[in-house]
Amino acid sequence: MKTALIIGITGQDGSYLAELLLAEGYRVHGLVRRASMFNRARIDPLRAGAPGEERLVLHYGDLNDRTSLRRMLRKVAPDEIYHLAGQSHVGLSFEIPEVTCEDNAMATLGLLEVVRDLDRPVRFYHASSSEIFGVPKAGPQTAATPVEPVNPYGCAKAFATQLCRVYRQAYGLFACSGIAYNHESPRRGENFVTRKISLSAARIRAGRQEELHLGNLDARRDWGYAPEYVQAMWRMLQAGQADDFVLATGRTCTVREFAQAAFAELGLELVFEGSGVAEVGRRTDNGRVVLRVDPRYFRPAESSALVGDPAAARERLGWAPRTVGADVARLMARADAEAG
Ligand code: NAP
Ligand code: F7E
Repeated sequence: MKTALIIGITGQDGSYLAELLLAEGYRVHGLVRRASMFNRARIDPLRAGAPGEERLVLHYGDLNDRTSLRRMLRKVAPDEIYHLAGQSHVGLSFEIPEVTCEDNAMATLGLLEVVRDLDRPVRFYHASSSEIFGVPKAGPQTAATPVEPVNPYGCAKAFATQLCRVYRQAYGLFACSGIAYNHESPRRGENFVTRKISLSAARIRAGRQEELHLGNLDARRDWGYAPEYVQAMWRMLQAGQADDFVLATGRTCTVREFAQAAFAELGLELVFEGSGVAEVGRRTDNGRVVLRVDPRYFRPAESSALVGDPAAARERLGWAPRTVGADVARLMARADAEAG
């Protein structure tokens, strides 16, 4: 039985990856942070098993507590490490740039150092991001596209991605970065635009919310479905050779189109007034919902033209995303409506 350690197991991707690895017969260990309230809702259903016989074991720790990380790695002796943890909100990285860089850049370096010192070979996955490309001059992007981030989050991910390459080349570590484009699901955090939209659609339909405030409606993203992306992460660590891969659908839609698809799925028509700035943002009597643009959600700099080329992942990992853009919007809206 193989052993995997997931750092970031309580997050969206960590929870789907834990499910996948358990289904593949792994023993799974996960690092969890101390919080003032339990925040393990995404993995609670996986924690069955008699004491001592669980296949999912949790350990307290933190990315920034290197001593406990080192101790845990020695104790767990994983075959594979999936490093998915960090400050994952791009907009907030402008508000908390130092924490973002500590968690996403320096802590990844610390982990690579701990892994380098282990006395047995370990395969290491790093969750990189399309945000390393910023506003690329050409598309679709590949792992060879020049790195030019436009926000603190992208800078931190670029640093960590390059370090994984260095540790692969210099020390022969089996270290891979998945350069993932946006991937969403009903488990997505509520302050990402897709989940904000799907939750709002469900609540507005149920009469529990009146207004929907969004920022840049013209922002375009390459949106896929998270359970499919964790498949690619796992395949990267089963490959014959370590490498970086773009994980993307190759197609984009705007925030406006994503929102229209989600609302339409629940029988609501989303109306944009004038230049996109609505006077009112509430459900009207005839079932139409007017959307209000709120400058508070604009970012000091916006990445754009991000569309990934999944060809290398298809050819070398046999991975192809199936659920794209508006499909994801419809699936998320339905899930939030059903959850009530
Ligand atoms: P997420 O839902 O925000 O999950 C982040 C995870 O990291 C959570 O388990 C969180 O723990 C943990 N974490 C944060 N800071 C930590 C620290 N200091 N010590 C230990 N754990 C810490 O993110 P996600 O969507 O699953 O994404 C997973 C990774 O992929 C992230 O690194 C993200 O930046 C990257 N990524 C995501 C996407 C995407 O579209 N989803 C695209 C590209 C890259 P708590 O639950 O305790 O907060
Ligand atoms: O924004 C616009 C916003 O915060 C998407 C993370 O997983 O993917 C994610 O980062 C777009 C942006 O995701 C609102 O300006 C409009 O253009 O959902 P988001 P993100 O910034 O693309 C990358 C690949 C990652 O690596 C990250 O970890 O939507 N937008 N109105 C809004 N965004 C938010 N959050 N809220 C709004 O109201």
